[in-house]
Amino acid sequence: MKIVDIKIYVNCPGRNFVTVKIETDKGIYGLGDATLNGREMAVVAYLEEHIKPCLIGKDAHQIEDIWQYLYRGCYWRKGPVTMTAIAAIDMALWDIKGKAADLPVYQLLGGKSREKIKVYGHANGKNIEETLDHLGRLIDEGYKAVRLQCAIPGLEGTYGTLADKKDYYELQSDRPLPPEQIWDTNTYLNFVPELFKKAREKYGMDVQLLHDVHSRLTPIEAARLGKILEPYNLFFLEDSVTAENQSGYKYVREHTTIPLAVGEIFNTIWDAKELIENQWIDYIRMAATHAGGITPMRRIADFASLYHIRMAPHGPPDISPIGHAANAHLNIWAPNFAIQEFIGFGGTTLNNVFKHPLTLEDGHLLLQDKPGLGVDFDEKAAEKYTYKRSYLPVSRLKDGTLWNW
Ligand code: KDG
Ligand code: MG
Repeated sequence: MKIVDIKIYVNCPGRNFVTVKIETDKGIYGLGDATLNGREMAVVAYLEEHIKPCLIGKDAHQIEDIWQYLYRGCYWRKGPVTMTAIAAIDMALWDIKGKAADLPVYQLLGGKSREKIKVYGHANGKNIEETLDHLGRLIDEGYKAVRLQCAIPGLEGTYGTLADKKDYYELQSDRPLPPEQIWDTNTYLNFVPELFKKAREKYGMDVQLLHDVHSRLTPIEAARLGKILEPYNLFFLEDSVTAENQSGYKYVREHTTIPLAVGEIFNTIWDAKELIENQWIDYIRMAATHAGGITPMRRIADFASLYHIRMAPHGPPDISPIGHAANAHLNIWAPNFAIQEFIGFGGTTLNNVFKHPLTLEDGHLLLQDKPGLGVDFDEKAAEKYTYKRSYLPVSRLKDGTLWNW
């Protein structure tokens, strides 16, 4: 089955998404997600100029060889642009193989380990009260696990909501440049335990609570936070420190029993190798879209399983429904799946463009049985939602020093 064309679309049906469509001479096509929030057009150029010409005429069934060809073969390995581009090709090829076999992708991976995918939602607010009201609504909707983030008094606009009350993960296309926020670690560390204390007082110990530090602490600060939060029994503390230097997590680990999660910006298994083999973390948050697709995610899941580490894939609204579907097939299969981040998709605009196989029921995602990944993309409907340049925010300390966002 020969690849005859590769089409790359960039649209904004609520969010910017880069979508890859691989067409074959058998009439079967596959879809992949190549969305890299804030750097979308770099991936588009990589696919158009450097990948597409190499793949026309290749056998679409040769997923492994094509993956190796794009990873090893290009000499310049790794990095988010390269690995997001490879991810989209890989997903599209798995989609094709599933459609050719008339089987959902999870069947090709080895079948189901579970019937449904447990998710965690997000409760945000401009103060603790608002965040806890949001948590209450999510519990009423059936969520079993919720991540809590809250704007911090004295640092208004940071971390729960932007200054104009826009959610901090929303499209920022009305801002010509990255929005800037102020960060102060001491203010944060003095405030955040109160959020979890009040959450437990109000809702008890059953609901699973999570928190994302967004890599803003040093290892010893993260260790201190972990210790302070221990009584509130978090499901995990995410991205407590940056992980380019993986041994940073060793120091956090040595001081606290809080479960640790990291990985949403990792692109290959090498970014997580020491974290996993030293058991410095409990959950790995890599996702198919930014980690090179389904092929390497299978290896990462198996590798992690040897060290008691479970999968908790990144699932923000800036991953397209195709990426979410790829995660869902992996999640249904992986014996060591734990939880999926899921805050819902962008509403009716998005549903006009993508038809996807996921439904949320009682805090779990259900994956419909459809051949391949089970997603469809309406190119005509997508045309009217043109790409809007949008940047993620940046953080600075009060003296102007640039910090991790
Ligand atoms: O594009 C970046 C966002 O997806 C990221 O900041 C979201 O931290 C995030 C999360 O945990 O979903
Ligand atoms: Mg995160």
